Amino acid sequence: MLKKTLLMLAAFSALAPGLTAASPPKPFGAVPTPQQVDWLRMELYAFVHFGLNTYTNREWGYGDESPKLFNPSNFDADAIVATFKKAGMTGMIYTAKHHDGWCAWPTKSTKHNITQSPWKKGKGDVVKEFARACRKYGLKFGTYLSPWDRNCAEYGRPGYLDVYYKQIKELLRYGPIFEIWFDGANGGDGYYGGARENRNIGKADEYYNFEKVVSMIRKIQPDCIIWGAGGHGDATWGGSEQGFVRLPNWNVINRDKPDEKWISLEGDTPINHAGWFWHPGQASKVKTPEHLMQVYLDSVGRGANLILNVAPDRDGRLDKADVASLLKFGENRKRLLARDYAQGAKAQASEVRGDDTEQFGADKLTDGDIETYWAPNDGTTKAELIITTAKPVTFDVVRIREQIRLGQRVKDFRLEAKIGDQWEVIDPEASVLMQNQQGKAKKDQLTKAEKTIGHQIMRRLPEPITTDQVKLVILDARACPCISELSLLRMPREMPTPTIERKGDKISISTLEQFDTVYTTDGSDPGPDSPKVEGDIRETDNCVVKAAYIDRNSGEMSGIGAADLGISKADWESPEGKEAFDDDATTLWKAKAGERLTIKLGGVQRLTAFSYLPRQDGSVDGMTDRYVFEVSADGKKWRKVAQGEFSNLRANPIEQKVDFDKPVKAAYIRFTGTRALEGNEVTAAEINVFAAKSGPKTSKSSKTPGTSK
Ligand code: FUL
Repeated sequence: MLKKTLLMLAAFSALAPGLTAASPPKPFGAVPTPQQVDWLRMELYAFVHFGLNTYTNREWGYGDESPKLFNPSNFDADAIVATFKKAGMTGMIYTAKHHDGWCAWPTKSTKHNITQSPWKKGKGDVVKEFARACRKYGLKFGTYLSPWDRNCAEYGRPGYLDVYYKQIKELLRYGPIFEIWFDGANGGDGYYGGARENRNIGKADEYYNFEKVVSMIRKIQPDCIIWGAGGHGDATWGGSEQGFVRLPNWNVINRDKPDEKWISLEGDTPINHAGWFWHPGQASKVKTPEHLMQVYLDSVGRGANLILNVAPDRDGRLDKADVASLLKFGENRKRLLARDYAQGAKAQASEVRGDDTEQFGADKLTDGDIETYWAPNDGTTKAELIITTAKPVTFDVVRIREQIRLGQRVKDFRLEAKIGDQWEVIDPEASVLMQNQQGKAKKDQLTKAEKTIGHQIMRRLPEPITTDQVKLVILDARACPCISELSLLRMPREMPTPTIERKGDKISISTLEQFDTVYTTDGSDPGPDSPKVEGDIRETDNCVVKAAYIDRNSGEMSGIGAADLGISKADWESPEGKEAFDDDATTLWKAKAGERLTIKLGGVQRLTAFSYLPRQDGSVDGMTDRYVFEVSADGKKWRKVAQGEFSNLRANPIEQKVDFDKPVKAAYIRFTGTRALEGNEVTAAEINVFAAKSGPKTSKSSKTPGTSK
């Protein structure tokens, strides 16, 4: 018997090294929890901002809004969630309470809640309806609960914490919550039970005691991903409300201490340039499907998740224009991910861990299994991996994934393809990859930046490539790299959307050789019968321009580009400087806080709204968050028609449109920025005014739409 066993062992060892099982690499640095890994695989889910702000045309409520405002006539959680599902989203997060403090569920913590709203005679519960719809459609449900509460009298004092903790506990009773969001906007002025004052909370982390909050949540729902919470949570902000996340993306809380704690990034952005909440007329501001795809690549494609906000309107329905763009983007994404042209390809590596190809061979890169991985021996930080497909394939996106359960390791790599008999570097310039949050970075910073992979990196190539061999060169890693996938994907053909610009009394719509470009100026959707663009358009009246491309061969129509331009500023005059009305967002009007900008309009208009475009260059200096807007018939007697706050400019510096209570006649306007977010001066990139359609026209040069220059 013993002899037989010995013989068997001898035979077994003769098969070495191929059959000797090598031991897996030890985890390196911070590693994600299993919950964080599952969460990262959700990739794309919805944010839903819906509450009192939906009815007040504001982004941040002051806290004194009446709950009576909330009365959607046609709210349908099923319809909303079904749309998210169709778009390929895996979950949704609802703003159960925003900064204005109104709670969208029948909470016991404050009277300022949905039981005071006429909707469903005070018996409604938006949180419950969304949670139920998510269960029905197989989406995960999460919730946003603003720590800042501009309604609560106790905010800023210890008394508020009881209220807040109670709210958290109540929300965690609505079934499994996949993610809870603790916003970083905290403290400032507000209603605070009637005090109407400024309240500063000092260090948010200490005031809310997030450490305690996190342990409380973990006890009730251990699988819930906690966003924010002063770094005690599992996920954090990608760094911009434009949705893209920073690179390099080391998934750690403190980049100087890479071993300390794994934290994942989430890119967040609204689908509409109008803001997080629904705003009247926002259909002309929806982001195009191509824009959304770029945001996806710059968030999910950088190893983060993307939470894309789609806001219901006052009826409780999603905006048609938002849905059209969302579904088109969803379809494009589905097509992008549908086929991995590398799957099943042969693969070879410069080194395999312990020669154990069974466990750690290069073919793990192309086996379509995200858990298996190639690894070299400990201590190896440079390697080459070549995949060879059975036939040449065409691709323009390369996706690489590390086995992050063992930690994030790669810090520099390069991609090459065999073109003819040469290996050529195919990944775009480092500068594309290493953008900072504004999409700009200084050249010298770019070259020094590390190239990370992490959960995944998707690199879009400038042009599609056809080849049967691709090489991944790992140039540096913090420990032996563990790569689970190398995928070759093909971006579906995205039809571009026309862009619209105005300069003076000329409106230019982009055109392309192979397409007809059709447009309207009355806000209706263009179709094949609409006029074709033949040069610039002169339309000085208040207009909403919409345009689309039509493929001359197939008849396929692109998405609709739109711009709500307000009245032409060509005839405006001001002694204070033209920078605020030169149709050029890069030039800034600057003044001391409280100094006025007076503008003569060049005729009498019936105005319905004005807008303020804050500076767009990434700086917060001089952004104006308090304003007064006045009108006059003669430039002497003034009437104040609007006054208030521009909210959330720091994180999301978008055009702020303010509707007047009723139309006002004016030949002059006066804008005063009364407070700057930072710095001593207030600035404006552009001021626009919007006129009632039936109002008198002053245009001298208005011609038939479509007239060429
Ligand atoms: C920000 C908030 O202040 C915005 O209103 C919005 O809720 C966004 C998701 O987070 O910080």
